[in-house]
Amino acid sequence: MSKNYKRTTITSALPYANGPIHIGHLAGVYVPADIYARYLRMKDEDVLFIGGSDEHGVPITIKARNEGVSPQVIVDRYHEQIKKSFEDFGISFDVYSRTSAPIHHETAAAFFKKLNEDGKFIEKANEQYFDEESQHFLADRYITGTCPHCGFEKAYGDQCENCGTSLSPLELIKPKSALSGNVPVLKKTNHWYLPLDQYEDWLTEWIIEGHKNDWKPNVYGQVKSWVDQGLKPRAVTRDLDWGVKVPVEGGDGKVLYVWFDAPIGYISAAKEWSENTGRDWEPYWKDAETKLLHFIGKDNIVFHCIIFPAMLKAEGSFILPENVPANEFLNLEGDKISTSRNWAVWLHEYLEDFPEKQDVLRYVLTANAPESKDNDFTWKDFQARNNNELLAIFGNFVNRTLVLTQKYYNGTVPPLGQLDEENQRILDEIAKYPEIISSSLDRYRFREALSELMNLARLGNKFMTDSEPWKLIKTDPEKVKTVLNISLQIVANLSVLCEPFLPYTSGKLQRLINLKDLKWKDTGRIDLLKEGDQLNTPELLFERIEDKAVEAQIQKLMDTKIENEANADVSVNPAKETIEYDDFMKMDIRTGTILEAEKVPKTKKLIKLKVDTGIDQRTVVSGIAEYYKAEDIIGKKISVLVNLAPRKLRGIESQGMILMAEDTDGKLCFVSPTEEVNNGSEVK
Ligand code: B3M
Ligand code: ZN
Repeated sequence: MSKNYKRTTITSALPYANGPIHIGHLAGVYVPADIYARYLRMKDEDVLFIGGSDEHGVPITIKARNEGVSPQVIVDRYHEQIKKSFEDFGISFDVYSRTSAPIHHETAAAFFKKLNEDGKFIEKANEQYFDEESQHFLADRYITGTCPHCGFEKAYGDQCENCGTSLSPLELIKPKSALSGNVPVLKKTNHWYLPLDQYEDWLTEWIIEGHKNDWKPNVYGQVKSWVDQGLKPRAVTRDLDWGVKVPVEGGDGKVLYVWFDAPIGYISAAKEWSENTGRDWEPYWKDAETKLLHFIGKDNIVFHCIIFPAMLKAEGSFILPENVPANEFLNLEGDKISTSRNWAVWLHEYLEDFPEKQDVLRYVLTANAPESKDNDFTWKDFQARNNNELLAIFGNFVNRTLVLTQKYYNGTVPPLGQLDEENQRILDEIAKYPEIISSSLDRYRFREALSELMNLARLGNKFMTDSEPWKLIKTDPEKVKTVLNISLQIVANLSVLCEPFLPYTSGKLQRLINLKDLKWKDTGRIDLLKEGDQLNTPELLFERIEDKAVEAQIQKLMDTKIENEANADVSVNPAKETIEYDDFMKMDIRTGTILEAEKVPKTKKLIKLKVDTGIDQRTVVSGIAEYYKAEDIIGKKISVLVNLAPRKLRGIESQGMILMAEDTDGKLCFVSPTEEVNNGSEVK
């Protein structure tokens, strides 16, 4: 099954250009993709590593509208910022493109046209919500309403962010236009659909049967459950004006759905790379001997494993992904990372607070990568991994080796000399590491690969500690030469093997030991540094991270939390005085049904109700008219305090009280049984 490929095309999800990027992006997608790309380059393999900004989609146009600028202004701003963050963190894209580029519009339009000409779409008209005030059809996030699954009131037309269900606008309860706040009307409109149902058998054969054993269980499982549930035709056009214009007859006023054009962006980026370098892009997308990999987060699985492959298959001339090593999510200090709640570590801010510590973050995010389950980033863990691992093991070993070489031999490499049994064992161990690390990387197990790299540093550190050259120098100076030569060979191997993970450290270390251009095939050897080679003055690779630096970060997050709480519209009244059980038991609360309801004339708030309490039918006057219309509440199940002393309201005797929940804004809602119970059931 493992085939020999001639080249590899690596794509990494195109981030939306509507905000800066954070550690979750880096951990989930870009660091693993970059490690893999660098690793293949170290093996002299032919790699094309693709990135770019996703500049279409409704969140961008909504942001533009809120700021009163054009969408282009928004994407220009964030495209530059995101691109710079990637550069700063050493993400080694061969090309970083963007979907507002003309080459992308041409490529995506041509792709659509071909599918249309080849009869791969279904065209059909259906009814969609339309905002009469702003004269817009309301796609995706332009419409909000109550989620039919969980009752969340701010669900979007494409998804409920509370329960995660993907929705269509027509499913929303109480739909509302995000443009005007008005209730939209239904209007007929024509769209193009990709009939995914026609690809079910092919997907089953290709993924469900074909990639059962080599795709990650989290990816495979998600795909299988989508296919098992049955696929439906999916609209690939929208009534919007920001995006790639639908390039065929009847397409006026319509654009391609953002998830149709964005993955084509990977292909457009390859074309851009071709224009920049003069190299041919086509083999990277069309030759069966190319391995195509998509690095993404778990929320993008369906698009990369079902929809985009179906598009590629329909087009006919492209290769399909060989693997989609998607990651789960990274949380921050126990809470979901969220842009709107500012619950994130933004890359540009990290670099302000920890300048030149890109590799530390790369290290921590890889060591703790959410490869098979969601994981948590904490600042304490960040500090511990820097101080106890990078610094105490890797840094300490390298530093002791370089400093002693400087001290004893003026920085020239001493001879290997006579080897004893233990020396030979260490050399044999060194020889195994490239293969061990490769074997993890080849299976996209980046955490495991990194921990093996650290094991090599550990091996060196222990060898140094056990050999005690600082003591030996007095009794057996010849032996010290051997110890330091071996240690230097480990340092040299580390400098090459760490490159995919810690590129800045690798560069610095190689400058210190005067090595360059070494490749993966050179590692495992014990003659990377030759006797007499001159090294440079040692410098520290890593610094200690002090408590106060991480405490400042934790404080920053605490401030965010406090700010969020202050801004949240949920506030509650403090608890009342404690009462005894008997006090509570004096109240007789029953479930009941409202039989009749009428507004009390000339009052603002009062409704006169006839309630079946199970015990009797009685009159209750309730101050709920601002929230409920009398005719809407007939038949409603409620709870009623039946032994409250009767009192007269506007001349009507009220015999009890309906229980209502009231928030601090004064909004009322019935306290009703959530399941069917008989009237008269006691509430206690
Ligand atoms: N922009 C969604 C995301 O960032 C989307 C990825 C596109 S990949 C072609 O989650
Ligand atoms: Zn929901």
